[in-house]
Amino acid sequence: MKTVLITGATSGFGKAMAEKFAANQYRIIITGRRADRLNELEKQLAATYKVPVHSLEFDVRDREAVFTAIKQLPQEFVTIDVLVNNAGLALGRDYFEDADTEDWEIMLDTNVKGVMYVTKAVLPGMIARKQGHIINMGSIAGKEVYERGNGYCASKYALDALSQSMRIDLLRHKIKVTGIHPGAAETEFSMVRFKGNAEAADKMYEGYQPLTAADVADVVYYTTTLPLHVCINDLVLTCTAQANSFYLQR
Ligand code: NDP
Ligand code: 8X3
Repeated sequence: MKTVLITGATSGFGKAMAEKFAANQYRIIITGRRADRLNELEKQLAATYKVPVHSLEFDVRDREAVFTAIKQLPQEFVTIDVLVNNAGLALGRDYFEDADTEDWEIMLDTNVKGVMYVTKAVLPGMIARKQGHIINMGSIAGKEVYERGNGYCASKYALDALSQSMRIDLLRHKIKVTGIHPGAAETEFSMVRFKGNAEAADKMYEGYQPLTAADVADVVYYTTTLPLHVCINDLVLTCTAQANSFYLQR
């Protein structure tokens, strides 16, 4: 039985991926900050899919907490085959001059440094076994910038650079690195971005059919099903109504 560690599994893509991997008989490690949701998902996955599930509560921005949590994994869960760096967020949708500098800090710390910390903590086992797959959840916002996307786009461009860089550096350890770049998908993403403003969040998905978390989970899972010698390096997926970051047919 293989083991997957998915960060940000308390909602959206992370939760859907946990379900997808569990349905395919993976041993599951789920992480996030909201302990109640982790506990609930842990119970649900174990009961539905009869797979071992372990949850770790930490903030990916907290370097100490990340390393401590990974170090304290029970023996049954220490051999991680697939790491999905999914935890992330956007905060605000403002012109550069109006954007909140604290929002920038949080996005860059979470979307970039959080991925570095979690990966660094998980890597030693993969290197020792000369096998592993790291999947980084980028965004179409890391491929094409859009108006009022400044800090978020910068964080996802940085993550794209990090994915490319990891792929080169980890090549000699036979570790696969896949960058996944979804377009608009209806999750809690926009509620977080618009800080609880449901009207603004709902508007993002009006007049077209966005991706669902399950759509993204299916594609991520597929990238892990390929033979050892085959790697999807980089993958952009959007709903059919979306051509790129800013061209959306409503
Ligand atoms: P959700 O808001 O539904 O989920 C985000 C997840 O990230 C939650 O589980 C949250 O858990 C976790 N998270 C956020 N900050 C932290 C933190 N500091 N430490 C630990 N966990 C954290 O959004 P999505 O599922 O849509 O987003 C998942 C990823 O996909 C993100 O990286 C996002 O940028 C990216 N993405 C989203 C798109 C979309 O349109 N929805 C499109 C392209 C990419 P908790 O709050 O419990 O900590
Ligand atoms: C989320 C997709 O287009 O809102 O990464 O930036 S978008």
